[in-house]
Amino acid sequence: MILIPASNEAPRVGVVVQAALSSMPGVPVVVVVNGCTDDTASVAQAAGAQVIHSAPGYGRALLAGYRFALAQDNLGFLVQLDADGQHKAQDIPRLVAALAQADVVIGSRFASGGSASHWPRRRRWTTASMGVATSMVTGVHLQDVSSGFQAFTPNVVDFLACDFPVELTDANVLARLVRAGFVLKEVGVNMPDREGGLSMHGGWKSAIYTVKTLLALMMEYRR
Ligand SMILES: Nc1nc2c(ncn2[C@@H]2O[C@H](COP(=O)(O)OP(=O)(O)OP(=O)(O)O)[C@@H](O)[C@H]2O)c(=O)[nH]1
Ligand SMILES: [Mg+2]
Repeated sequence: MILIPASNEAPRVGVVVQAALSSMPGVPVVVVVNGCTDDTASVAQAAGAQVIHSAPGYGRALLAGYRFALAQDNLGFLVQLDADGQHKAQDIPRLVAALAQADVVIGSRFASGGSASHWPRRRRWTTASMGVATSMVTGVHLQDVSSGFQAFTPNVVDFLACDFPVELTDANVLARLVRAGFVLKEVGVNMPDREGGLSMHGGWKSAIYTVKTLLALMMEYRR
């Protein structure tokens, strides 16, 4: 299953859904919405996605998607990507193929072959530093720990559906997965900036989120 959380992405989500459907013919694409004030849901549905509704927030949207995925017959894998055009559907098959060697595959701007265009320098350094902190805490070399482009085996989806911190969804989740014994791997992807609309990480919210994530990351190894 391909999972796309979307909040006010009507101008972008249709193309993303169509590209996801063509990247993996026969694999269902599910868009999770909540509280949109535009036509995201109807655009996604018209493009061929199944649309489900969740409680508010990005983390709760993902959690609803994981639970929905587990209720599907024969779930082979789950890939999640943004609805804003940042994650390229043509990379989905490479992430899925890499699940042969790992339980979690991260579409990574820092791994070999990866890149990011128009990535603000401040966010680049924040993400790189968070990668260093995550590697130190987990003992596993990880770089792009804030990428929302990820692929999971069904066992990981099962784990996340039961144990997912909906308020902080980045490096701390990866640390939790490492601690649970899952194998994580990064695959280089190109990730441009979002194609329009508003980021959930704008302005000061981003700095506060980073500090909270750092604390949550350290707490993962104290639990
Ligand atoms: N359903 C749902 N989706 C959300 C919510 N917040 C964000 N999203 C979606 O989740 C994805 C990730 O959010 P973004 O704002 O792109 O976060 P980001 O990629 O870290 O930030 P940018 O690099 O600025 O795009 C996008 O597809 C959003 O539309 C929410 O509250 N509910
Ligand atoms: Mg985005």
